[in-house]
Amino acid sequence: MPEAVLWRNAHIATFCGDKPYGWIEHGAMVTQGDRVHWIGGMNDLPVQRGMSFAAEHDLGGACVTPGLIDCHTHLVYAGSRAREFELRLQGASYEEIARAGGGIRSTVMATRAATEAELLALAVPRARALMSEGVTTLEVKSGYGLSEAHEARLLRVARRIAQGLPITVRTTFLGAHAIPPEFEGRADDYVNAVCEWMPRLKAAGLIDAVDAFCERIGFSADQTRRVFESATALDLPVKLHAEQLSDQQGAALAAGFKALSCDHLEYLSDTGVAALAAAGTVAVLLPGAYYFLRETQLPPVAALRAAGVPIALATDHNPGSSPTLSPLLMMNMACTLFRMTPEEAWRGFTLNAARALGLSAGYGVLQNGSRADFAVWNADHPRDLVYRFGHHPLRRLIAAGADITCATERTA
Ligand code: DI6
Ligand code: FE
Repeated sequence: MPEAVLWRNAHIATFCGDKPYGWIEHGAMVTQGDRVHWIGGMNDLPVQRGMSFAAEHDLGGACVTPGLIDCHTHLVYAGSRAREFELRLQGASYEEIARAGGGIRSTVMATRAATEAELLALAVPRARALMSEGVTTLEVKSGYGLSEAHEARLLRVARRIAQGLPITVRTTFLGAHAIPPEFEGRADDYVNAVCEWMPRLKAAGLIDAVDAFCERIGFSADQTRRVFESATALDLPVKLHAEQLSDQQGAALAAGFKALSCDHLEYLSDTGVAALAAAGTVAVLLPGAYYFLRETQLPPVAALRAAGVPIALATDHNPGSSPTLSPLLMMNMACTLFRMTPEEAWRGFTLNAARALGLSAGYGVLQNGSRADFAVWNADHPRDLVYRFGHHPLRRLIAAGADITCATERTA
């Protein structure tokens, strides 16, 4: 039995129960190993019932939340797209740049040219930057390799992030992200190849879920369906980059496969909303890409809310459409740009994000038996952290019951 550790004198957002934020004023927690053993009010501490602790931490009245879960990132890649940013500022669109061979493809070239060690050395500081804003779980998509060997390498790097840092990493195979140059004009052949690689990548333990980019500049609904059929045959859950730049009815297609999530969704229709609601699929909104691409079509937040679709948020960190590493800024943008509430933004980066990754019930909440993943903040209440932006309010970060604050130092 691991020893019990007491964390006392905190105000805790548990995201459990009916209260806003699942708030516990003047609370305390007992952790045991990687689990929360007990959580409640200071007055109900089990010490009163004779429990003793190997260590005791006074949190000084700080606000505590579950560790953040960034459920959509493209964290492993090489190269920069700053030049493309300049071109877009001069009037070129994201789609035009992609069609001219830039965009995702230019990152594929840079990523293929890097070694595995170089890719890891680039990815780790990015993960640390996310941790410095409270992230204890993150998802990493492949999709900048686009050959079996290069995709495998990228997914291996994603797995190695979690070997070097004390966080949870989930990997998503996004082979159907773009058509690589060697398959130019042969999109269907490329989809066949992606479907052939999938069982081997799965057997190597590299995939937790499968994603695709269903878009005019990506893959058609039919091609996406073939990717999903292969994933389903392997018992792998699916997710989709859907309705980001146009309505391809990707969300309805994904819902038919009981997708864990559909992501972006600016161009989601009412039928798409109804399909997500019926399937229990999470809507992952990505304010960073909306902002950075100067999109003006808002995702249908009110309709999603009315239909009871769980809404998650993520950074979508990638070099082309969302080069941010700030989940807190994403929460602020979700409120200012998408008119979400601060509490919705928090649920979006905690329990709904866990659901978007198909994680077990113990992630994204704080309750008896949940993961002991939590952040201690220089703030009185979680809403303060959404209201401010450009701050660095993290005081301590705990993952699997261990203090990992020192691993959050930004090294780049
Ligand atoms: N949509 C996105 O926003 C990212 N991928 C995708 O399918 C962008 C990827 C990139 O531009 O490199
Ligand atoms: Fe993305």
